[in-house]
Amino acid sequence: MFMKITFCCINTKPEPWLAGLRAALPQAQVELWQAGASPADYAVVWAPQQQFFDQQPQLKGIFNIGAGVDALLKLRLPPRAVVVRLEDAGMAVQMAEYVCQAVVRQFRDLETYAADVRAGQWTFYPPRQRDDFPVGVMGLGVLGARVAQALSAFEFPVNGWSRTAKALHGVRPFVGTAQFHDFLASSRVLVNLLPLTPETSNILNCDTLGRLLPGGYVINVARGAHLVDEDLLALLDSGHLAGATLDVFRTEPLPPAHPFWRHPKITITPHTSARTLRETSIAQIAGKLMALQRGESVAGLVDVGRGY
Ligand code: OXD
Repeated sequence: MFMKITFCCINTKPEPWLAGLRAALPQAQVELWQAGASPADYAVVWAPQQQFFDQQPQLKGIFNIGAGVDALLKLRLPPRAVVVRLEDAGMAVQMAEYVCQAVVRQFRDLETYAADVRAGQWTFYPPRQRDDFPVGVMGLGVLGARVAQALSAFEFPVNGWSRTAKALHGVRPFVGTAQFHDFLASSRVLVNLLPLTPETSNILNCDTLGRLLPGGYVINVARGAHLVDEDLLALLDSGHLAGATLDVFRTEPLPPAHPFWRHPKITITPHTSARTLRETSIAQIAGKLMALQRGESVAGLVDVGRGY
């Protein structure tokens, strides 16, 4: 059946995506969106403007080529369109690698050793106790569950906090607001993988981070707006927190004058913890799009009301 797909992804080189989508869906007409283009049936998007959706009222499906849909859901979307996000598509293992390296770097004092080596010093520090280094993972979706299990494979005690109960081998479950404070008080490292919604915005703040075990460490790989920047800085300066690894920021790129760039206890990376892998993503999008065309249900549908 003929169908038209429009591609509208900012900061993404379109040609390889267009070629890949055309090869995977030879029956479709796949075009790079331009203002005034004729209506399409499906859209592949990343951070489109409102104008795009205003001009594409007939869309049946919107494929977001990232894990988070918070920016998309701020827009007025075509009434009939379902929103589909990438599920794993090679991102879960990357996220697990990234978080495990950050946890292990802190646990094994690798930053301190690297600084000593740069200074020509051959020094030893007492090893930390693994039992004394519980890691709390907030958000146990596809990425969070993979991260929690990777940490558990390294034999860290792992706490998992989710809105609804999730049973994961090796992960101590904490559920909902009722168990949030217990979750924080039982964790020394906090890894944020929550979706950004009105309920989770600013969730990493003075009160919540202040409840972590002393010498706490924060890893934010979800969205910058989860974190109150000033509260993190205050808790680092007071010594309650030992450090942070941040991959996401309220404004990206991180403005040059932002204190996170130079803070000695903060490691930053430029939103690179889990990159979208083009071939895997195209295969996933093509499979789901064909299933939708056949009237079948697909996994990874976004609940627009819930926000993820
Ligand atoms: C995201 C992504 O949603 O990079 O942040 O996929």
